Amino acid sequence: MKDTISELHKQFCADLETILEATDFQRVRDQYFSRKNGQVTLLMKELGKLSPEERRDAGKLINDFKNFAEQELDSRQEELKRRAESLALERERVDISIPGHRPALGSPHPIVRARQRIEDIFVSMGYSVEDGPEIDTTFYNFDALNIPQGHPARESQDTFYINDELALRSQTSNVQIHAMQRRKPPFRVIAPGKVFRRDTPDPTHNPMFFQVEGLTVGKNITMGDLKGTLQTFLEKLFNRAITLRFRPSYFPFVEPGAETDFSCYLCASKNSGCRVCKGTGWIELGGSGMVHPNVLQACNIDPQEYSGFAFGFGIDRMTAMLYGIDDIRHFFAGDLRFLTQFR
Ligand code: FA5
Repeated sequence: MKDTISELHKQFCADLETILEATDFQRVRDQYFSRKNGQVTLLMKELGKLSPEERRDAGKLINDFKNFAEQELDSRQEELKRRAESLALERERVDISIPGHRPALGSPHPIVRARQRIEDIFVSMGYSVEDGPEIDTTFYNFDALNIPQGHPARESQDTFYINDELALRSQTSNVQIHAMQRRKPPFRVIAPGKVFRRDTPDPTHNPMFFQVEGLTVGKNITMGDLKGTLQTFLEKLFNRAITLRFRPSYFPFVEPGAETDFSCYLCASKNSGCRVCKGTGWIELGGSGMVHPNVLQACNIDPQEYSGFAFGFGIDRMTAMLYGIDDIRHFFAGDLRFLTQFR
């Protein structure tokens, strides 16, 4: 028995060396300690055949071997674990000295920037920013704005209809009605947002564009207030002195109505070759006027007691002016070479 154990000892030491990974470890452990056929288990079974004296000596030898083998297996297992961990660490190593990739940073769209500037100026003048639906009923789009059945603006060649009662709004003026229904005078609001028209794209037209609507309602509001408001706004926007002129015009929801022009911010009417005003000295801002009494009435505001002014202009064209861009179609072409210039 002594010789057998000593052979086993040698064999075990050789087997230990074959352990390189977890499966080897299990194989060797089973070889010696499996309950059925493990070498140690078989030796224990042999003990019964020995005399009590031989059994005591052999039992001790087997026990010593067992302890030794278990200890060796444990430390081999520890070593395997350490090696696996350090391999994993090596695999996951991050070389912090390698120069990184700078992620491409986005930036606000030029129209968003211009819109924020416009909002900031009006807010500084006491206006609140009002939101309104881009899809609205024909009541808010037309009826309440005093736009009668049969008016060209209601035609389907101008407006995108969803059905007989719903349309993509063709102007932000629908927010005038929502604001007057929601608020009690006096109040002043602006409503910037998207609008939609069946316009063919060209350097100054898009079928989807942005407008900002302005509305002030109170007692004794006059065209003079309208003029002063727009002039102050434009002077803050272009950071220079501006003059304003009204040209009589017709919008069903204002009376009187006017097209509003402002003096050229580039040449101040002095340069006949100016590329911005084409030598006219004037730039078109948009429509404006005094809120029509019918519109006030449709919103339960007494036109005998209150009056108001409204205006609306295009943000896309204003953005093009602010950044010196000659074609508003660039804004939605999705060309990053264009868009990344506005940081
Ligand atoms: C209106 O839309 C009126 N709602 C403005 C108004 C408000 C008048 C309140 C009176 C009182 P108009 O259709 O002119 O008016 O459009 C106003 C501005 O929107 C234009 O001056 C222009 O700057 C811009 N605009 C119009 N159509 C387009 C288009 N297809 N693409 C880009 N901008 C446009």
